[in-house]
Formats: sequence, structure tokens, C-alpha cells
Amino acid sequence: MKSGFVTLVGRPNVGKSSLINSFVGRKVLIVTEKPQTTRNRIRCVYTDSEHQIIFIDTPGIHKPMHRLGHFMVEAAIQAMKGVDLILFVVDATKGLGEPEERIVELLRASKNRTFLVINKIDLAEDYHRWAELAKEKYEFEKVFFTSVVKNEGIAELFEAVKSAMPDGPMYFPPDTVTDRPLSFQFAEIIREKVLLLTRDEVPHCVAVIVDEITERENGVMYVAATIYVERDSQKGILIGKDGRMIKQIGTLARLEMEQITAKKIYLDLHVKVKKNWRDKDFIILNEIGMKDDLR
Ligand SMILES: Nc1nc2c(ncn2[C@@H]2O[C@H](COP(=O)(O)OP(=O)(O)O)[C@@H](O)[C@H]2O)c(=O)[nH]1
Ligand SMILES: [Mg+2]
Repeated sequence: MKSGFVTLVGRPNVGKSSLINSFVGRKVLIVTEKPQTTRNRIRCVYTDSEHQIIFIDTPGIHKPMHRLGHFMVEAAIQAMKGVDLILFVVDATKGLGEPEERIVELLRASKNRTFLVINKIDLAEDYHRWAELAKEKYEFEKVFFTSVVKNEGIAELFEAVKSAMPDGPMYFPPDTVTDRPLSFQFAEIIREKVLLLTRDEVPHCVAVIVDEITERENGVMYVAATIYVERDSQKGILIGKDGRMIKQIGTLARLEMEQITAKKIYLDLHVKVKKNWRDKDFIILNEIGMKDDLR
């Protein structure tokens, strides 16, 4: 069997999580149009009769503004070590700018095989030339052009990834989808709904922790979760007029949680304010898995 680890890196919002979802053929990772949606290093497993590929999703590499951001970037850097292949994802509409220069340095230091992936080609023109030049200049092994939304170039890239894998063992049981527990997946789904429904600074200030998952006798799964924000005004936004916002977040999240578990779910959501948790609250930072990422 061919098996191995493949890390996706790039600046925020280029489509790293979207690409992994399309490789594994289901939505394992949350995706939104907001930068820094992904905060953790998350392993997603693809298995067929001849391959097992562990895709490692990473937070976008950016200039950190607080401790959370610092942990996120560090998680991405750690995830570049000791893998079989790196997919360096670049937005076709943006090209290689300052964030990419930093990543190129990290890639050089990691000494891994690297494919350059130009994503979002459905939104851009004239990207072939600069992409080929970048490939030559930085000595990337191959360059691929993809669009997740139009499903273009994905199969070709996936085939090349499969062929690049060395002979190896089955690292995870074949039915594994991710290395993260259900509580983490639930927390991410809830956070995604918050990101989809709120704007401005709110998305960046949100942390979600699942406090309890209990299977009740009537077959219902009881899930209690707390959404943390940094300010009272943000709490007001999340709860909304007559509690409408929190209700909408809860409904959307519950439907998706029911889909992945095939169970009936009772979702109990709470909102709490923790000032400056992104900088100061090690309990929250720990609970949302930031410490695990650095191991
Ligand atoms: N038009 C277009 N949008 C895309 C494509 N791939 C991803 N996106 C969108 O870009 C945004 C960021 O995607 P995401 O996977 O979260 O990026 P990440 O931060 O790199 O993980 C989301 O709104 C996606 O739906 C693509 O190929 N074409
Ligand atoms: Mg992501």
C-alpha cells in the first residue's frame, strides 16, 4: 500500500480546507469566506484499497496579532515538518505576494517535496505565466491549476498526490475521517455558523467549547456548548433580538451535526464573555486545541 502525510500550507483564505474536503469527498473541515477560519492543525484521512493519505490542514500563515494568532502560525510551521509532500496553495487572483515569500522560506527550510497549487482559477485569467515562472524560480516539483467550486484540476492533482506517496503502512483504521474527536468537530460546526452569520470583528473573537455530549435513553444526543466572545456587545450580537441569532446558529449547527452522526440532537448553546481570551485565557486556548497543535 502507498501511504503518507500531505500538508497544505498557504496564506489564509486560498482554499486549503476546501481542497481537502474535495479530496476526501465530504465536508470534514469548515469553510467560510472569512480569513482565518481554520485555527488548528487538523488531520483528515483518505483511504482506498491501495492508498491511505493523511491530509494535514493548517491555519493560514499571516502576521500574528495576539497569542491565538501566534499559536496558529506555529501550528502551520510545525505541520510542515516530517511529511511526505507539501501542497503550497496560492490564490490565482492574488499570485505570490509578501505572505508567500515568508512561506517559501519556510518551505526551503523544511526541505520537503512541494507542489505549487494555484487555486480559484475560475476567478482569474493570465495566471499560467507567473505560476510557471514561480515554479521555476523556487524549484517546486510541479504546478497544478485548480478550482474547487468548478471541480477543475482536482482529480489530476489528487492522482499526482497519490503517485507521490511512498510504500507505507495503514496509519489509521480505514473508516477514520479525522483525528479530531466529535466534540471538536461539533465545536467547529457551531463556529462555522457563527462565522457565516456575523460580521466585522465578531468572527475573530469567537471560541466554541463543547462542554458535554450525552447519549440519552430515548436515542437523542444531548450536546451542550459555550460560545465565548471578548465583549458584551459581541454577546448581544450573538444572542440577537429576542434570541433570534443564537436560535438560527443553533438550528443550522444542529442540522449538520445530525447529518454527520445520523442521530437526533438536542443542542444547548450558551454565550459567555471572556475579555481578551485570545491573548490571556490559557484555559480556552488549551480547550480549543491550540496547545495540542504544537506537539
Ligand atoms: N471561486 C472559488 N472560491 C473558492 C475556491 N476554493 C475555495 N473557495 C472559497 O474561498 C473561501 C476560503 O476557502 P477555505 O477553504 O476556507 O480557505 P482556507 O482558509 O485556505 O482554508 C471560501 O469562501 C471558499 O468557498 C475556488 O476554487 N474557487
Ligand atoms: Mg481553512
